[in-house]
Amino acid sequence: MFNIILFGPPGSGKGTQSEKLIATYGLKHLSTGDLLRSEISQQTPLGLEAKSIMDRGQLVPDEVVVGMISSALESNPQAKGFLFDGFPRTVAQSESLDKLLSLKNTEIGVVLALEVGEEELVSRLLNRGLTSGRSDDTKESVIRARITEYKNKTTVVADYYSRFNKVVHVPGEGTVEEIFSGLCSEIDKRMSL
Ligand code: B4P
Repeated sequence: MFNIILFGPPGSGKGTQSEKLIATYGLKHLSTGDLLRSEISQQTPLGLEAKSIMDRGQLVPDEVVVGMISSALESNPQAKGFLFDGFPRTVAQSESLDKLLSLKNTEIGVVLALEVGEEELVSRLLNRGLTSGRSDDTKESVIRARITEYKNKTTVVADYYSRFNKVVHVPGEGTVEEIFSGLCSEIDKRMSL
């Protein structure tokens, strides 16, 4: 089993690149953003609580997202590996993920960190907001709040995995294909070990 974390700030291309990576490597895609948006569209109690937090650009509580990931891991016993997209976003989530994976006798193979400048992030997300219907993409103040949450709570996740030599930084600006090729070359080096 080979498990990947696709890491980066909001708008760095995690969702975009994940779709291409799962098609190439046959991994099971687990996006906490998608799981939360599915709860919102079904208007579950969890979704209603999450929506107001996401609309402020803040992170949903750790126990909520860890619970979702734990059930998703349990529901996919046959997966040949997982691609985590937008998770973990705090050190507590990273520690929980490591424990969940060790119960399955597996671990994170690599953390691929997409590097994109702040103004490019804001412009991509405002652009997506024109068509996505995502309420967290329409206001610049909310987008900037998400980037601040990322700096305050999520960048430390890369430090956490750096201690285990698992982080690789990949340029996240350029065409989607150029970035994808950079990600694939890092995965191929490690998958063949
Ligand atoms: P997510 O759904 O994870 O969304 P995101 O980080 O904002 O976007 P992503 O990075 O996937 O977007 P992409 O670059 O693909 O999170 C949303 C919210 O959910 C969070 O703010 C938080 O509240 C909550 N949440 C989720 N997970 C959580 C967790 N673990 N803990 C707590 N809370 C959690 O796309 C951006 C745009 O860029 C697209 O329009 C795309 O077309 C464009 N783009 C992509 N690549 C490009 C390129 N190379 N050039 C130009 N444009 C590009």
